[in-house]
Amino acid sequence: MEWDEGGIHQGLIAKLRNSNHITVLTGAGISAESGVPTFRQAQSGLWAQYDPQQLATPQAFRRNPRLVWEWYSWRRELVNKAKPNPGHIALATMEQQVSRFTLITQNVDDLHRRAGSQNIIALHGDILKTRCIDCHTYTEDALQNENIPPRCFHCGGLLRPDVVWFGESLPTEALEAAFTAARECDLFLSIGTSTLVEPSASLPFIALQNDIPVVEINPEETPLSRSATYQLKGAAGKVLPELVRSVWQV
Ligand code: BJW
Ligand code: ZN
Repeated sequence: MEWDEGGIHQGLIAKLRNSNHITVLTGAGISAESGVPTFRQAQSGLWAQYDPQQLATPQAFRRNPRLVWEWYSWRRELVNKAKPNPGHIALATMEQQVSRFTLITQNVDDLHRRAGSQNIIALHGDILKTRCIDCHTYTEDALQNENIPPRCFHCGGLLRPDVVWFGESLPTEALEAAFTAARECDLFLSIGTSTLVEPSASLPFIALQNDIPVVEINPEETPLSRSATYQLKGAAGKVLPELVRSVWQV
């Protein structure tokens, strides 16, 4: 089912209105309109020559901790400057309209929380937090440290961003809660994600296997598009506010 300019499919509007539990999965696409580059889009300026998939790994950090740290410093600055966009805000509004709402995000930018969303499962960590690779202590003032990367005040170990890199495990409890929310909802929305990175990419398929309708919001095709019950082909910052307005008149 395609998104057409004439508006949103009546069946989808009814489904949203009658859902007691909505589960949403978001990816980098929802923050694109806040000026945070997506993972698979070309990086700008100095970082254009690097492939994010080669930098977001424990191997890259071991090989060149300074390079990886500086990439995260650049991205942290973008995130600090960014503001939630109408897509983030529409999801926070949606949460207030339904009795149960679970927002699973792969994003590390904290923009959902800043938009007012409450029940958030962050699968890939938080770019604004820093922890020691040796003693695992979280450090607040890492950014004032003169070394690059800064070192842990307790044990002198290297500090790293508190995110999940390729080859690392996702936080167990969060992942279990995400799979449960995908299995137990009435409607699943997959928004702004390329549906390539596992295990998150399995979540909409788990919903489908449980006969739960899945809505995809993305301007591009993904491996989910053909299977999605409804495909709303557009930018999250445009589609989501319109969806929320059509369903709940807010
Ligand atoms: C818009 C838009 C607008 C644009 N509106 N939309 C099974 C099979 C094969 C491989 C594996 C497997 N299980 C595990 C793996 C290995 C690996 C993996 O999945 N690799 C794939 C690439 C094949 N997974 C892992 O390593 C995971 N760990 C794990 O599973 O542990 C156990 C294990 C390990 C090893 C082997 C087997 C088991 C960990 C994954 C961690 C991912 N971490 C990152 C970095 C986080 C920190 C950071 O930010 O630096 O997370 S990678 C990166 O990808 C980031 C993202 O959260 C994640 C997903 O990307 P996302 O959000 O989908 O962004 P994009 O850029 O890909 O897409 C943006 C989309 O938005 C596009 O579709 C646009 O069209 C769209 N868009 N504008 C709406 N305005
Ligand atoms: Zn330490």
